[in-house]
Amino acid sequence: MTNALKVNDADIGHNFEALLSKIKAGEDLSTAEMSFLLNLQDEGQIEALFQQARHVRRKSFGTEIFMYGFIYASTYCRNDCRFCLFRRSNSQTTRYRKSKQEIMAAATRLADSGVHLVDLTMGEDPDILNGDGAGFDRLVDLVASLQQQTGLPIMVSPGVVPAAVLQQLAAAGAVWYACYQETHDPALFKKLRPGQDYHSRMQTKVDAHHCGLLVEEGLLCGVGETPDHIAQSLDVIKEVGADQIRVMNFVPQPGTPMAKQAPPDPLRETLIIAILRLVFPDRLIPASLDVAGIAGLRSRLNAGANVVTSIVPPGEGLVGVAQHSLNIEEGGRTTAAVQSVLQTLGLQPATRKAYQSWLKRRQQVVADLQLRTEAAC
Ligand code: SAM
Ligand code: MD0
Ligand code: SF4
Repeated sequence: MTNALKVNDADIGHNFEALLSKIKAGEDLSTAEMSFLLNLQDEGQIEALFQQARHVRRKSFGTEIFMYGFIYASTYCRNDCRFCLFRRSNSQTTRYRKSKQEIMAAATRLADSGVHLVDLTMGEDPDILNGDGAGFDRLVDLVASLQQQTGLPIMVSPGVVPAAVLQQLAAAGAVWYACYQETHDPALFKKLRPGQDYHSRMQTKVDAHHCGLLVEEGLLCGVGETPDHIAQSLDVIKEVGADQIRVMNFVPQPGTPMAKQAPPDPLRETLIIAILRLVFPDRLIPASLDVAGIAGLRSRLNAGANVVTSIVPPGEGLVGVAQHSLNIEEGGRTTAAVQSVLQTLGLQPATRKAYQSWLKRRQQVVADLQLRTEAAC
């Protein structure tokens, strides 16, 4: 078995260019090919993969990068995801719920600093998802105010909410709905997100498209996934037609059942970013500051990412998810810090107009693909 794999690996390695062309042509990869890519060790081949990914990004987006401001509005959550700091049963985390005034102030600072979008994220806060509707009304009102005050597109990441609420969020001015499955293997999903329903979570993304929202899908890396799981995710993501696709390496969190689990090799996330770029040349692919902070930005951009996410203003008492404090209060997760990295890579922030036109074009694609159906909402 080991020998057979070795022969196979050597074959794949010798035909590396052919493998890259195969991915770009949208062909499905065999288990051996996916596994080979995810375990790449040859420096020359790693660089060739990243170079291709940058080439593809340049063809779709030139040298322009989008920047997303991030507001973690509430750290309360009704769920108990095994990997997450904010899981319900974790007593070792700081809980807060920011007021509308505080959120508006932080969003205004983000907008002034030049971000292209404000991402309003939170745990599945029982105060909002309480079923009587009042919490959802407050969320919808908040999105409308954020949109009006900043003039920016708003992304909402509130977790699993009913289709009718997605419709109200879209009407209030939300452009994006982010909801990450983490894995598209239902058994692994069940382990990672105990008590949550795989299909309901997938369905919210279909509903969001029906309502005219753009959809972000996401993978968590280093949580027991196999190469086949990654290949399976690529298939599902194609089917869903996700407009933005992220991968984040797992970061162990204190007080959680996975606190002692070793984090994956940093290379793994960047290899998957590059694969995503080749498979989805025209989609948005984030480089998150929430995994390795500003020091991890360069490698993610070099792998073909074209959006910098998790820009958090200092001095507002806000936290990230995977890295709740890294670089935040010292101003390392600001547009200024991001721009200085972009400069060294021959990249620059896009204009707001360029971001808006990308959104318009993509909304048209979603409409043409009939992912959006007025009747469903
Ligand atoms: N509560 C909402 C939800 O789960 O959809 C919105 C929060 S969203 C920002 C949380 C995402 O952060 C997760 O879907 C996961 O991909 C990522 N995340 C959470 N904990 C993480 C960790 N320990 N390491 C890496 N990524 C993590
Ligand atoms: C990020 N930590 O952008 C955030 C988060 C939520 N839409 C995004 C996972 O990296
Ligand atoms: Fe809650 Fe989201 Fe964390 Fe899961 S990932 S515990 S739903 S905040």
